[in-house]
Amino acid sequence: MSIPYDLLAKAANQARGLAIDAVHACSSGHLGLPLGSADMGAVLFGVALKYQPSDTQWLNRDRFVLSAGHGSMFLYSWLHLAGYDLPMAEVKKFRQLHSITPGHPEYHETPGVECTTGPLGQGVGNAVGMAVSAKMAAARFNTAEHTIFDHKVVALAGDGCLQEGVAMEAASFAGHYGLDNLILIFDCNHVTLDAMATASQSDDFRMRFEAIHWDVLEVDGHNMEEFRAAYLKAHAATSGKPQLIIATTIIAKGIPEVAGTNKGHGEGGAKFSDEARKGLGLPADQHFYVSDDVYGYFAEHRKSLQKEYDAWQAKYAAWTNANPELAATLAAGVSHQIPVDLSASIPEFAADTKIATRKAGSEVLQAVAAAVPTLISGSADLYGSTLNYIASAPDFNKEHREGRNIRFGIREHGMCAILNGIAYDGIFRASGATFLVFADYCRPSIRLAALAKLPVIYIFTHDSVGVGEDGPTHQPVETISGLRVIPNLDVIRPADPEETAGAFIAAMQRTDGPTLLALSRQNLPTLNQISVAERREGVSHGGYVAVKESGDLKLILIATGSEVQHAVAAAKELGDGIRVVSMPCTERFLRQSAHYQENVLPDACRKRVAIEAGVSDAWFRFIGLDGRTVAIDRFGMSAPGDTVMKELGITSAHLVEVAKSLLSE
Ligand SMILES: Cc1ncc(C[n+]2csc(CCOP(=O)(O)OP(=O)(O)O)c2C)c(N)n1
Repeated sequence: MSIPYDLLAKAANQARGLAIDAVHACSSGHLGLPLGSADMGAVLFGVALKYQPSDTQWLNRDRFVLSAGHGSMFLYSWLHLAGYDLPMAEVKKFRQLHSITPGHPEYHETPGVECTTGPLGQGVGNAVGMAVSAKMAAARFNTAEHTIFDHKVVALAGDGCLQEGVAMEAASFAGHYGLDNLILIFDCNHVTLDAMATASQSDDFRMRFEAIHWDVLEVDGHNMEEFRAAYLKAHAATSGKPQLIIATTIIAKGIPEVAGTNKGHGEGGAKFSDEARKGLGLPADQHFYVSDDVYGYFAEHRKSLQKEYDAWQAKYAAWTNANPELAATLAAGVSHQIPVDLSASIPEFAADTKIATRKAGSEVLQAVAAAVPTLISGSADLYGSTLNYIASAPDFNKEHREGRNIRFGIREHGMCAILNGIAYDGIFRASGATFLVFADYCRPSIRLAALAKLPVIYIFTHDSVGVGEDGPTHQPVETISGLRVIPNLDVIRPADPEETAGAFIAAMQRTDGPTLLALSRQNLPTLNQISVAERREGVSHGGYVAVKESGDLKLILIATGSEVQHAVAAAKELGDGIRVVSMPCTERFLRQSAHYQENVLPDACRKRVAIEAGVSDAWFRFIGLDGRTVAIDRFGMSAPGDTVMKELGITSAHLVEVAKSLLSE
């Protein structure tokens, strides 16, 4: 195939022009990458990538991830030229209110944007997750007759992404697991933001990546033929390794005043826009300019992409006919469909069960995994403690791409960025585990899952000072409340095995955001005085009346997780008029109708005590100015869990004392 490189070079300069005009118009944004990587953009979107603008969710499209999300105008320019539903009017509204061209790429906002990026390094993790998902999908759904999954995941990252630990965790994971469907392009322009990259790094990137089992290619990122040749080589590689293309580029190429320096990174170069546009061969009187021949080229290119797409559709139809069960599983995965009555597939726990909620979670997970074959469950080297191994399936590894258990190693941040990538890919239901206290190592990726509305499930165990002997380093106190403040994240802390079942069901039913399950290390009693249905259903409402008062309501005890037992015991001791509310998930409770909330927490009852083995902050919203908390506003201590709980006042006796004093006021 002969490639019209002259025309692609023209397209690259016009893409540079769009970035200059957009950044100039809003006086903000980042010019360096869109200009420096424009020639690679022309090859990627003009020749190399397999995509379909009219079906942005095409299962076998190549995924393109702009990990260096600050260079968002790179993506918007090329998506526009490629024919996505991203009209020039939106390019002109770059970074403006309600435009589909936000400052950094946002999933759901812009057709063709595969994931939300901007926090550096995350996109590399997401790309690795997409590559995992693609491997799993190929193993689970391709047949000897039909290959329906053979796409690549292509990511573009700069020095900033590769300096971040999360990218390195994910890259090391990709090398170990031989994700040869991943091509990472390193825009090596020797510049970061503040300074030349040499001010803060002296890595040998070839050695660094070869050491973690990647193939490494080096090219001039402005030489389209050279770049394309490297891309083809990476695409066809048979080494079984992920591919890194180190592409040397000049940042802000096209604005001579700032090109090649850190002044070229941001919007600074925009003030030279007139001269720059002239140098790029763009008409002085026409901003946001794209020539007819460039539009024409992409229109023609779409026709060949369409042929490829149509051929795949025919293959997919034949595969569907030949494999109705597989097709149904795939369709259910893509639409996040789960059995309507998932609860019925989860056996009830015996009334005398006394197990930790992590152990209950393990049992529930087996039932859920049997009912939802696309559910996968990973752990950051803690399966032995988090107990979330799917027993009926093997590990995911080079030999078993169909495996449903992913050993992430001690890479919590990488794990969560990879889980996001699996979720973006949209076929598999991603869950992952570690100790709750290490949620801090995961937080940037959890935040992005919440922002991007990804239904990731975190199975985080060892949820309180009840951890015991490991001491304060391992005892979360501020962690749960710290997570509760992340918008769109559901945090569920179940009180017993049946609430745990309810928590898994709620997490599985959620399709528009992540759910974190905070499970106990220590055994907890089963709350048999409440029916199984009430406990499971109660979790879906976030909070419910666990013990109804006898006589007139005098005081409400609100508790979560391991403290619900203390509230139930305290209510018994306190006598008439005491209600216990189990509140495993404040976010879910706050989404209930005002009527439901009033039924559980009547406004008229101002005497309320909240008990939780963690900081008190989250509870004032529910107890008001007149209420009290029994909480832990300090770090824990190293001793047996029961002892620590007692020492820090998390007991029914202390709760009774506080409630009595409030009743006497
Ligand atoms: C986690 C994180 N830290 C800091 C930033 C702010 N930031 C945006 S771009 C950038 C420099 C990135 O350098 P590089 O990847 O080389 O990009 P280039 O200069 O080539 O555009 C920084 C520090 C960010 N977006 N994310």
